Parts: sequence; C-alpha cells; structure tokens
Amino acid sequence: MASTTTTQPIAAGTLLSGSQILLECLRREGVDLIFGYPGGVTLPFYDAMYDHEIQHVLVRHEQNAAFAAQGYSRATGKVGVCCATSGPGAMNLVTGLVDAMMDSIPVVAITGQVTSKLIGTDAFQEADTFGITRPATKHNFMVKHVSELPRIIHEAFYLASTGRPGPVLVDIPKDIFQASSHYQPVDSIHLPGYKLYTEGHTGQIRRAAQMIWESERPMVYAGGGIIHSHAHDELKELVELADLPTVNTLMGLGALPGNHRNFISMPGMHGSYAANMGMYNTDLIIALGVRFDDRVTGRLAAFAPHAKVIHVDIDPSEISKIRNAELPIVGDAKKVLQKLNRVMRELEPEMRALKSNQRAEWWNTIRGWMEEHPLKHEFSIDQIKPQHLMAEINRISNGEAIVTTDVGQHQMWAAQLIRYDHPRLWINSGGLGTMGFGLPSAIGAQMACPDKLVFTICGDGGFQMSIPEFATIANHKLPIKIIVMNNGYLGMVRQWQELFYNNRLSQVTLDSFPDATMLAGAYGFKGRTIDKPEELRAALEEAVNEPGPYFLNVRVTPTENVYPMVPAGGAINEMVLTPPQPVAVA
Ligand SMILES: Cc1ncc(C[n+]2csc(CCOP(=O)(O)OP(=O)(O)O)c2C)c(N)n1
Repeated sequence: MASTTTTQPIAAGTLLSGSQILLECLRREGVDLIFGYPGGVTLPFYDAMYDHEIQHVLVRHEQNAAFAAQGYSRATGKVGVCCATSGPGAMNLVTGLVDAMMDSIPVVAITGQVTSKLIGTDAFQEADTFGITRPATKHNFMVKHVSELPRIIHEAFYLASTGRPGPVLVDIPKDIFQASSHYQPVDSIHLPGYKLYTEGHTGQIRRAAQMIWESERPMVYAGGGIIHSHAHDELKELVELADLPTVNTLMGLGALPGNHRNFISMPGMHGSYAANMGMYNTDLIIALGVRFDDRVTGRLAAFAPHAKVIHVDIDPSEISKIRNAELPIVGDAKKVLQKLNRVMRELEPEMRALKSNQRAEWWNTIRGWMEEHPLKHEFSIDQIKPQHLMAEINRISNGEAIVTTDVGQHQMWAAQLIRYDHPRLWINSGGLGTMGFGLPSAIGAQMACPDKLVFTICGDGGFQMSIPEFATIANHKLPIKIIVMNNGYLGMVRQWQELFYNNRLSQVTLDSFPDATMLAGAYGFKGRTIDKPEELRAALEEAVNEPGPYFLNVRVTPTENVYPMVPAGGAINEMVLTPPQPVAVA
C-alpha cells in the first residue's frame, strides 16, 4: 500500500526521472485522481506514484478506467485521467476513448509503450497505440524524448479541455519514464494550428436576437455543449427572457432544470410527444451546443420542415453538417449567450409585443400536447413496472442525485422519468451507446463527489459486463446505489426484435443472473432482489440509508417496451405512443 505524502512543487532545474516529471505535470494540472491498471512498461511510473500525493484507483479492467475517468469528468467538468500499460492495456482503453470522443468529454489517457528502440519490432506487448487511437482521440502524442514531457502533458490537458472537449492520449515508452532530465516547467502553450473561436460574431448574434423576437413558434434545442461550457445560467436567462419552450437532448438533460416551467423534455427517438411535435412544428430552432444527432432528427428530410435554424457551436465542423443553419454562430455557448442575452434585452422594448399573440398560442398548443400525451408512469399491482422503478428513484432523488446509467431501455426510462434539476447529474453514454458504461462511470462520479447520492441504473445485460468493478467499489467503500432493472432480457434489442423482426427473439434472453445478496456479500456489502411493487419503496430507502454500497436487483415486467418511439427511419412526428391495444373480438 502506497504511503501518501504531500508533494511540494518541484523547482526548475531539478534532476528528475520521466515518471517524476509526469507526476509533477499532472499535479500542476490539478489532477488528484488517476484511474488505471499497471503493467510491465508502466512499472517505473507506478513506482514513482508509490509515495506521491496523487491518488490512483485500481479498476479491474482498463476499459473501466476510461469510463471512470469520464464519470469523474462528467460530474465535475474537470479533465478525467486514466492510465494503462502498453499493448492489451492500451487497447482496452479504446472503447472508452471513442465514447469520450462521441460525447465530447475531456479525458487524458496515459499509456505506456515498449522501450523506444524496440518500437516496430513486434516486441512483447507492443501495439501501435498511436496509430490505433488517432481516430479515437481529439489528439494524440508519442513522447520521443524525456525533455518533451512537460510541454506534451500540458498541451494534452489544454487540448482535452478547450474548444470542443475530447480525449487526448499520450503514449510514453518505458525508457522515457526511466530517463532523467532537468525539469523545466512549462507555463504557456503555443499551438499555432489550434485556433479557438469562442466569442461568436457580433453581427450574427444581433441577427439571432432579431430572429428570436420575430419568431412565432420558437424552440430552444439545447445539448451537451451548454453543460460543457457551463452556460446553464445563461441558457435559463435566455429562456426566461423570451419565454422560450425548451427541449434538452440526452446529453443536455439538466442544462435547463427539469423542474423549470419552460422545459418540455427530451426530443428524439424516445422523446416525449410534446418535444417532438414542438420540434416538428417550430418555425425557429435555436440550436445550442447540439449536433442534430440522428436519434434526435429521425428522418432528416422530414425534420422540422417549417423551421429556420440558428446554430451555436464551438466546433465549426458541426455547423450545417446535418441540417443547414440559416444563421451559424461559431463560439463558446456561454460567451455567445451572454452577448445574445444583452442584445435580446436591448431589442425587447420594441420587439416583445411583435409576436406575443402567436407565441401565447404556441405555448397553448405545446401545453395541450403535454397534457394530451404526458410521459406515462405505468404501475401494476403484481409486477414492478420499469416506469414505477424510475418514478421511485425520481421521488428519492428529487432532482438532486447523480444518476449514471448503462445503455438500453432503462437508460431511456431514466432519461424520460427522472428529473435532473442541475447540470452534471445525468451521466450516460449518449453518442456511442456503450454497454458497460454505467457502473464504472458511477465510480468516477462518486470518487469526485463523495458527498453526493449516486445511483447507477443498469440493465441485467450491461451490469454483467461490469461485475468485476464491485471489487473497486468495495475497496473504496463507495456508497453507490447499484440498481439493476432486471427484465431477464437484453431489453432494447428484444424490443426491436418484437416490433420489427416478428418477435423472433434471437439471443436476447438472459436466463442466468447471480443471486444479489450472495454477489454483494462476496464483496462485503449488502444486496437483495425484489420483485413485488409493494417492496420497491422500502427497498430503495434501505439502499439509500445504507452508508456503504448497496446492490438492489429489481425484477421488472420482462417485456415492457419504451414509448413513445420513433421507429428507425421515421419522421419525429410519426411516433408510436403506446403498445398496440388488444382488439375486441365479437
Ligand atoms: C458494448 C455494447 N454491445 C452491444 C450493444 C447493443 N445493445 C444496445 S442496448 C442492448 C441491450 C441492453 O440490455 P440490458 O443491459 O439488459 O438493458 P435493457 O435494455 O434491458 O434495459 C444491446 C445489446 C451496445 N449498445 N453496447
């Protein structure tokens, strides 16, 4: 067990090993936690870590190091750090890096590489990490000389966290960890080819304010970019200023509080009726930090046919990538919204009354859709409905708990039915949709926020990809509430097989699941299985009141489907709202 001492800043010119230099650079970047797994080529680094103040969390699989680093980052906004050895260790990180790339999460991955002179010789545990991770990262580096380390590490953090955030990998050969150099701190970054356009064009912003006041049926479509740029207060200000109806994407839940009167819900494949009808009928989409994902737009040709688009994004390549933007604004959402709100106020006296009748009518229509088809909470007296489970977690959370999910039906119900009143509470794999994400990301989130209530909600499929991390949870006594929504199936795939493949259920039955009490008990914490609706509330309360981890396996209705649903390739106004109703036979 490593001893922890507080490390003092190291003076310029001190002779250090590459490993020590790396640790000093991480410390200067404010890193307090690394999620990782050691191996042959990272031995010198782990040795230097032995008595360093930076804490290392030993996960049980490198993929989970990347997910835990993401959980840490998604919960805090800070850069998450993961570490793996060469070859298999580095390869196990790849899914987590692509996942971070798809959701624009700042992660720095440190990988060990075989000794420089062996690179290219098929040495033991050699893999072309640099080549393989090039398309999996925002940027990657291979360190060729120990003296480059400070510059490269600080550039890695800068690249990961600025502009559109993303994962950056630094591959370090073993001899670089071992080599010595007189440490020279790096205090500024020079990346001539890396240009950030954060301010937004003043003229375009003025035009946007006019378009918003002139619109009869506006709709704010806000996504993960709002959360990344900490622009939630500015979003709220805009929405309240012009009383704008707002949908938050799967990545943006919590950008506008779930309990805000202007929040409609999530749009898209499993979005609400009102959100999708709103997006279909709007005459102006105010797109803020979103990328018109196919799961949101449905059939693109039929998406928002009457709308003009204002698109604000920090990444110029997102603008008009999927849907043409009549008014593009490249910039940081927070800065753009601050300026936009100023111009909105300036124009308010002359513009507010202009379309006020039409806008009141628009709100009436939207409220009508919300009442007509609310997101339903299903209950049953003899089975626990998945929606009932989410409603109870929602009740306990009351908009305040961190909820990480895995991928599948439970993820969609948790997005629909649990309220997130702040950003960074809702943590899930949106773009890549990676099963196995939920549990390890909760480890990162709980390590980052020890005082927060953290639920991880998993399906019985994805959960079984993550069981080894029970050891990490037990080691660190993390009080995560692990909830398995156990339907006995790979539920989301079963749903598609039922609806689109004639109910030919092929390889989706999960008929073996560990005993919850015994599994949790084997790791030294509590767990149980429930299957009766009347047990649900008390069981969740018991889990939450337990000071340590708790594993609650909830057996739910096996064949419940997620609705509303826009079938793949469908237009978003063509939602299937409920299961087919039984037809009376005379
Ligand atoms: C790593 C990975 N493999 C396969 C899939 C495809 N997939 C998406 S949802 C799903 C079913 C998930 O089942 P479960 O974890 O039980 O959750 P449920 O849908 O029942 O809530 C599968 C297999 C995926 N998203 N990720």
